[in-house]
Amino acid sequence: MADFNKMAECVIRGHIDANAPYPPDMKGQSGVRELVQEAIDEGLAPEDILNNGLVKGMDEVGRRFRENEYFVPDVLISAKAMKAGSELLKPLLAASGAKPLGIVVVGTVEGDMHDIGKNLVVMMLEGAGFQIIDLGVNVSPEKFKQAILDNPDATLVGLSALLTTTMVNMSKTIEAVKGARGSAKVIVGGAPVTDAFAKEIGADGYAPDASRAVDVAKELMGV
Ligand code: B1M
Repeated sequence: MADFNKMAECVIRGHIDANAPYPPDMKGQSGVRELVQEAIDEGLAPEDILNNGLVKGMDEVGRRFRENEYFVPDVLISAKAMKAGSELLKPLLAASGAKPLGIVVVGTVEGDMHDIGKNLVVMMLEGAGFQIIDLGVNVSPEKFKQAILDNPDATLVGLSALLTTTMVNMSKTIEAVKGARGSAKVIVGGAPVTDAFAKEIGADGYAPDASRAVDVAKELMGV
């Protein structure tokens, strides 16, 4: 029987699989990989495994980091465990969609290395049937612009930022994207981003989380 609490705990403690030596007291026990696979084999919905297990664990990691109970290496270890689990879910989320609803260029803006939330948005959009061009992290406005010029069928751009110091780069990126193709629509998101900020910088849409990013993307594409 799938155990979401155990899955979240493995993310929190960074326990990837039974062979992983870290953390020493969990060596030999099922880790994120086995627990996610078990849940998949039981036929649970990939969205439920993601939200009730993996994201729940990562939320707690965020709280501990904020309250100085966790430090950067702890968070990196957890992020690695989260990735091991989300990689198993990725093809399932993608397979649940039919033909592509549209092509979306996605990336984390310049100066920002955070990609966990962006990757979730990518997974959810893929799961909903969008085709994704993922430019990764620390993406300059010029690189977004080039991606729009290189991919004439890409009609939507998704920008993620996790730092108050990098969210300002969203504005420059929107300018570059709209300069390349005025009809391109831009969605923004990330922990410090708000609806008001999105409006202020001329974004077409804002989503507070990955599942709402899908709704906003569909709305903007008229599908
Ligand atoms: Co960083 N970090 N970090 N960090 N980190 C935060 C963001 C921070 C809030 C922690 C804190 O101090 N409390 C803080 C920012 C403070 C601020 O700007 N106000 C911070 C800091 C300061 C830093 C460094 C500067 C630390 C340092 O070096 N001293 C540094 C910066 C590096 C850089 O980017 N240049 C840094 C580094 C790192 C790690 C590398 C260690 C690691 C990133 C690993 C990785 O991403 N591969 C990391 C992490 C993991 C975090 C926290 C703990 C967790 C972020 C996360 O993954 N959350 C974070 C604290 C926190 O958020 N509580 C923190 C889970 C994820 C699922 O949520 O990304 O918000 P989130 O995504 C959500 C929504 O926001 C939304 O959907 C997602 C899922 O529903 N969303 C979108 C995101 N993008 C979207 C796009 C959309 C729509 C919705 O449309 C396109």
